[in-house]
Amino acid sequence: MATHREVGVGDFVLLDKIDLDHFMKNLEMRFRNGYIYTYIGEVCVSVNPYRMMNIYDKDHVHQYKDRELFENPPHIFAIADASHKVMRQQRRDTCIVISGESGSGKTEASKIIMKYIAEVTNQGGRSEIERVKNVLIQSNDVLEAFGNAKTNRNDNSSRFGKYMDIHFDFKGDPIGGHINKYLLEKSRVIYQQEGERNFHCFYQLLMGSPDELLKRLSLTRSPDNYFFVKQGRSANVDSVNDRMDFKKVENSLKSLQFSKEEIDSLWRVVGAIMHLGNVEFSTDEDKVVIPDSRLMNTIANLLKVTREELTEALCERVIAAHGDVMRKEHTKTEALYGRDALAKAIYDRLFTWIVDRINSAIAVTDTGYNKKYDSSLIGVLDIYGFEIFDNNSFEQFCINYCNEKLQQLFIELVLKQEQEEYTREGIEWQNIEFFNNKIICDLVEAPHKGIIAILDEACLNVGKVTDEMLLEAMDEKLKGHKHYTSRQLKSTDKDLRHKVDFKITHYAGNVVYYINGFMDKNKDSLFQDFKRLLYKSSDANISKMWPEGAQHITEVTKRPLTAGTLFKNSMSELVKNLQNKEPHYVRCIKPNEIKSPSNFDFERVKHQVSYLGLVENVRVRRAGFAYRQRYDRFLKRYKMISPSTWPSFRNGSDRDGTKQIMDEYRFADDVKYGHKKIFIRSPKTLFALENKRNERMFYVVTVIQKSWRGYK
Ligand code: AOV
Ligand code: MG
Repeated sequence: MATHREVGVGDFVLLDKIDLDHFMKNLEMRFRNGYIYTYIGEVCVSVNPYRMMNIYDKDHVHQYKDRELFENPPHIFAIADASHKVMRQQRRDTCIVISGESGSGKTEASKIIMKYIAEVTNQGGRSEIERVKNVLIQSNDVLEAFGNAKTNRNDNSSRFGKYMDIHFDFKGDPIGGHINKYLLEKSRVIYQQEGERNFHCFYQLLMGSPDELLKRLSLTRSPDNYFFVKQGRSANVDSVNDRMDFKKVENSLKSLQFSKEEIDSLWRVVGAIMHLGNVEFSTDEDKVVIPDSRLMNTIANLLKVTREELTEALCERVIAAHGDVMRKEHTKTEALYGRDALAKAIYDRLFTWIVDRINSAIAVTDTGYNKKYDSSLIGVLDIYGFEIFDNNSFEQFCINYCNEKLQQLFIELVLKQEQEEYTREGIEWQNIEFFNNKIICDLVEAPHKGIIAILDEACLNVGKVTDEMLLEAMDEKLKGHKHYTSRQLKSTDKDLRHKVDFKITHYAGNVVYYINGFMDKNKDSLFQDFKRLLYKSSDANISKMWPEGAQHITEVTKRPLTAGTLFKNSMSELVKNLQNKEPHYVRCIKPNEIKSPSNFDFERVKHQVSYLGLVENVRVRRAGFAYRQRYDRFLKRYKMISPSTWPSFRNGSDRDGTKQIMDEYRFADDVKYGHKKIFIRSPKTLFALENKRNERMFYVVTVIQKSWRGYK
């Protein structure tokens, strides 16, 4: 048996002294002794164990089911259970927000939560519920295959943000769900840094597909033969089994009701992208040509378009000016740019289509038991974590901005509003200082003067503004901002001294972003020719992915929103959505950079604890109150437990009535009385009140039943 010292405290609120030092000692002691979860009140801090833990089996599920947080050792199951309980008992929508940097264990945490929910629901064994549960769980395999990849920080890194709503019926059983995805890092389709891979699905197809399928796709097994999947020079990953994963994905696709034809289309698109990466251009009398016509045949067959039209779309574009339609040949640079843009776009559309298909398989139907209008939901958020690479671009900029937004939400809900409420209610309170990262969110998103706005403005001037000019504009407008630094290359050669990057001091650290490619990625444009080409594909599934290809060349289209603005808008919607739900938090921490189960890199962990604001969280929590309620509501719920308030309290205000109950039960020391609300410090007091209420209800029901029997 572990002694008290080895276990440390299961809730940081119970530390003798609350400072970073004591926090770290407790966290390290618990990690070294195999305790990866610790609470801060209802927030669960989780340290990635980098090893299999025997704490997720059925016995553990049983141990945590329908229990209160403080009844068991800290566990993520307890957070899932609390969220499910609030949703079921109060019919309130809840959400579980999982945050932490890349590789800290968010995706694993979200899967553990889903499995727990699947285990504890559908005790009645209804077959439709069972189907929904399977679909919810199996959707993970497919989404990870197409949306995750090996990066230098995590072998299974999420390259898209995922928010999943699970709808429950009045019994608390899952009846369906919906997935929202956020910006997929599609540049990975055409380029991988050293040590990284393209999305898993490419390698799964090459390593795991049957010979017959590979032959049909004209592929060979070796990733080295395909430019788009070999650049990182690390196709084999120890912790990943592509062959087995291919089978898993195939099974999951079937469970998710993808038809044979749809699965066929899907792998053909993946195959076509690999071939597309090998397309080379040369010039013949100043005209761009593709020497390898066999390769063009292969790609055209896979996408079910004609070879001629595919070749044309890659080598030239059709433009409409003043009602005239003309062809304009590409330069070699334009052709290469077009090829890459096409590969990225096809993959992105494929991913969107997969998510849509999964959503239709898990959609809540409005028939029978599955009535949306009386369901409540739990939302689970698993995003891409904060990341710093050697070379950071527009994608890291978006990912890190997304993490800023979530940190801001945490600050708003856990640190700021909590303290503001105490002040508003006149509760005596020592204000706790914390770093508010709103200033960094504003730096990115503020209208007119934020980075996204400056970027958009630059993108409006088609062809005139270069990335360097954009950087000049940013430097000009953001000069003097505390979290923005303009960087000058330190070359002695005057010509080489132009600027190429800028630095943002994020809440979680400094990141240098290379400006090269920012404008293209923000504009995210694709030659119309490709859209029309793919719309015309005789493969109905592919054609469906390109509805705007139906437009005639002369039709004027509105300028689409830029990638940056779309992302900003989606983040703002996400935050609004989360704010409307009762939140539960899992704060993930990465113990080291070497994926080791035994290494606790003290400084790295300390850095994370600091920027996540965890010590401040403990301070607010310790001084704070677990429960608060308006006096009228409190009295309505508990008046039955005291003869002086039952059936109604006549000797004063609701506040007096509330005080009467608390004094009677000797809870006065655990309570503060605000202007409109009662604040109760310990959850135990609340449970004692609830128990009393249950006893009383039981008594009342028994008396009524007896009197009914007597009546009959
Ligand atoms: P992330 O989601 O936070 O990173 P993951 O959930 O993918 O991180 O975790 C990274 C790796 O750590 C996993 O592949 C596992 O090997 C290991 N791991 C994490 N949690 C556990 C656990 N509870 N038990 C055992 N192993 C675990 V990113 O998606 O990169 O931000 O964009
Ligand atoms: Mg992840």
